[in-house]
Amino acid sequence: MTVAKDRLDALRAEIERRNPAQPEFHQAVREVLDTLAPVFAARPEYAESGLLERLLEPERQIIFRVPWTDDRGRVHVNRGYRVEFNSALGPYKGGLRFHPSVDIGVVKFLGFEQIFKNALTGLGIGGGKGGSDFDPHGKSDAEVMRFCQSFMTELYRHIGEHTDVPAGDIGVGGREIGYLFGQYRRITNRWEAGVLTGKGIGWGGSSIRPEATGYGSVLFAAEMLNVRGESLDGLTAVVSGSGNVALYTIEKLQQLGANPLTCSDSKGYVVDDKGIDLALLRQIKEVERGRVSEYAVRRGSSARFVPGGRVWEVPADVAFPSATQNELGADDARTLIENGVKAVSEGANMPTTPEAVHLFQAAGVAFGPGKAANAGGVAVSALEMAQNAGRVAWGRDRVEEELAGIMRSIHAVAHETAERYGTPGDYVAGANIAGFERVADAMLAQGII
Ligand code: NDP
Ligand code: 2IT
Repeated sequence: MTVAKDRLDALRAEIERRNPAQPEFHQAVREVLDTLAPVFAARPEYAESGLLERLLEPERQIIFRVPWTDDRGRVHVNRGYRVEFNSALGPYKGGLRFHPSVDIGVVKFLGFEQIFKNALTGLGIGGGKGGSDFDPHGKSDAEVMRFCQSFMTELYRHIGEHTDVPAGDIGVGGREIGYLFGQYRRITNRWEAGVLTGKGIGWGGSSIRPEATGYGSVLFAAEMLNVRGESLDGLTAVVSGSGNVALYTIEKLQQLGANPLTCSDSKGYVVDDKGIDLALLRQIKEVERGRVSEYAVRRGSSARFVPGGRVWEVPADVAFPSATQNELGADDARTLIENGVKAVSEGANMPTTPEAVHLFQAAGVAFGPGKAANAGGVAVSALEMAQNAGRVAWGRDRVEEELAGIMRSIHAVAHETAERYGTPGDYVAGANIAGFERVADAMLAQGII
C-alpha cells in the first residue's frame, strides 16, 4: 500500500510540475489519485505499461482563435478549446463551457472528470470537454449566433458522431447548440444528428435532456438517503445556481415532496420561505434571461435577495451545489453541518473544495461527488446519440425510466466499490475507483497508444 501511495504522490508532483498554473486540473487529479492506492495494491497490472501516465495526459488538446463581430461592428477575439482526453471507451463526449474564467486548466479539469463520469454511466462514451472565454451575459442573440458560428468554423474539423460529440455546459444551452449545429450542417453538408447533443426536440434532441442533470442529481441524493432508511419527502433543500442544472434540481425536488428554499447567481442568492416558485423562476431565467434578484422583487414578502451571499447559510436538510467549481468551502461545510445537513449531492462539477468534502465525510453526511451525482446529463446525451443512430425518438416516460435506472446503477456501483475497497459510504472513492477500473481495463486491452 505504501509503495503504491509513494508512487501516486510522485506522479502527482510530476503532473503539477509539467502543467503549471492549472490549479483546477491539479485539484481534480489529486482527488482521483488520493483514492487509488488500494486499487494499485490489489491490481499490480495497473502500475505497468505507463497506464496512469497515459491516463493523465490528454490524447489531444486543441486551442484556436475565435474572431467575431458585435452588433456595433467591433471585432472581438476569444480563445476556443477542445480537450479530447480519453477515447478508450467510446468517442470523446463532454460539454462546451462559455464563461470568462475558461482556460486550458479549467477545460482539462472538466475533461479529466468526464472520463470517469462517462465510464460510470456504462454507455460507451470517452471523455472530453471544451469551451471558450467568451461571456454570453449581456450579448444579443445575433452576437451569440455569430460567436457560435465562428467557434464551429474551426471546431467542425475535430468532431463527428464517431469522433467527438460536444454538448452544453455553463453558458451553453439549447440556443447555442442550435447555432452550433446549424453551422456544422452548413459547413459539412451533412445531417449528422449525433455530432452534438442537447438539440431541440423535433430536430434530433432527446426528451428530458435539459432536465436530466438536475433530475439525476436529486435521484442520486434519494438513493443515498434510501441506504440510510430515509427519503426526500418533507425535507428542506438548499440549491445554488439558477441555470440548467439548478432549475431541474428544484423541479425534481418538488416532485419528490421536498421543499427547495434557495437559488443563486454570481451576484447573490434568493431565499424563499414558502419554497421556490418554479414557474416564476423559469420565466425570469429561461424566457427573460434575467437575474435572480428579480425573483425576489416579483415574488412578494416570502422571498428576499441577499447580495453577495452564499446559499449555504440557509438551514436545510439537503444541499445541491449546482453552479460552479469550488463554490462550497470549509466554512460553508461547517455551517451546513451545524445546521444538520443530511446529504450533499453535487449537480455542478467539483463545486465542493477538498477540505469541505473531508468535513462532510468526517461528520457522517452522505456526500455524492459530481462524477456520480451529475452523470444523468451526459447519460441522457448518450441516449440521445443512441436515438440519433437509430433515427428514432423515444417518449418522455421511456427516457425518464432509463435515467432513473442509470442513476440507481451508478449509485449501486459507487456504493459497492467503496465497500469492496474498505471505505464503506465513501462515494468519492467508490466513484473514482469504479470509473477508473473500467477505463483502465479498456486501456490495458487496447495496448500502448
Ligand atoms: P448554466 O450556465 O445554465 O448556469 C450556471 C449557473 O451557475 C448560473 O446561475 C450562473 O450564474 C452560476 N455561475 C456560473 N459561474 C459562476 C461563478 N463563477 N460564480 C457564481 N455563480 C456562477 O450552467 P449549468 O446549469 O449547465 O451548469 C452548472 C454546473 O453544472 C457546472 O458546474 C457544470 O459543469 C455542471 N454540469 C452541467 C451539466 C449540464 O448538463 N448542463 C451536466 C453536468 C454537470 P451567473 O449567470 O451569474 O453566471
Ligand atoms: O459536465 C457534464 O457532464 C456536461 N456538461 C454534460 C456533457 C454532455 O455531453 O452531455
